Amino acid sequence: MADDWQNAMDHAVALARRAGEVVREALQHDRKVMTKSCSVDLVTQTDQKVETLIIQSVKEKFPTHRFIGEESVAAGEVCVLTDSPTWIIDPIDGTTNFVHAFPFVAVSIGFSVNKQMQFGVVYSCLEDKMYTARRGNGAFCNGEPLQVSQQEDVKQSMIATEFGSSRDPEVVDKIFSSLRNILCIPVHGVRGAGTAAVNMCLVASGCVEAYYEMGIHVWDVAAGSLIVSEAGGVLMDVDGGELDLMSRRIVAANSRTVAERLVIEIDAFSPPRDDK
Ligand code: LIP
Repeated sequence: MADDWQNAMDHAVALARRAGEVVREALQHDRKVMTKSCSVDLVTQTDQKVETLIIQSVKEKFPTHRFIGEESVAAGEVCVLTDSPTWIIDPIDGTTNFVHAFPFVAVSIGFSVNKQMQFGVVYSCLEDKMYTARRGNGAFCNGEPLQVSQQEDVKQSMIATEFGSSRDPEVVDKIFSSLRNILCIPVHGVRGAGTAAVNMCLVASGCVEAYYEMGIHVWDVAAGSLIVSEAGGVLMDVDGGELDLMSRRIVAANSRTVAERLVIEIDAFSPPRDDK
């Protein structure tokens, strides 16, 4: 069975590269922007085209596998993670970046069996960085091994987060209160690439010590979660409990020390779950 997953991973890498070409080509043209849950939750024809390309190709090669895809769920497919081999796909993570040609846009493909991630592929397609991880085999960027930062003092740390796509004033207040608390620890700085997947790869690369966000979806973080843990990092919920990929909340850090220090400062809220 192990070889099957390696075949699937090789296919995911090839598909992510092909999807990246589609994204780069689309950036040369006008992008027709549509909205989903609210006026700042954006989608383009390229998101839909890339997701279709990936799902069709996987269906041909692995006809029994299941899918959770951002645009399929937006179109009404159920979002339930079962024990079956499941591809968890974000065709463009960083759609708002893509719309504005802000240069961090990723194709994210995670693969889970028995609700456990087996491999993760994040292709940051404008940087041409292919991040990969296979359970038990480490994490890599363009073939080079990744290792999280060894810095355990949060006051010497750089933290990544995002503002998300909710403009509900109560949610925005909690996002700002968390941000204020963390800035005032104080930390060296707070950054955000505009894509959860890339933020997680920055944790895995040691460029930031941690990333946290509330309001993300399973397809934003599935692949990145394995890349972080295979690079030596830790994952947890924003209340310090075990990570639940469907809960829409995450802390990904270089160490338990940094993660648990951030958890104290996060003003947590619970967005509606992905599987509800
Ligand atoms: C985005 C995430 C980002 C978050 C946005 C959005 P999309 O994913 O990667 O971290 O802040 O609200 O969910 O929609 O570009 O795939």
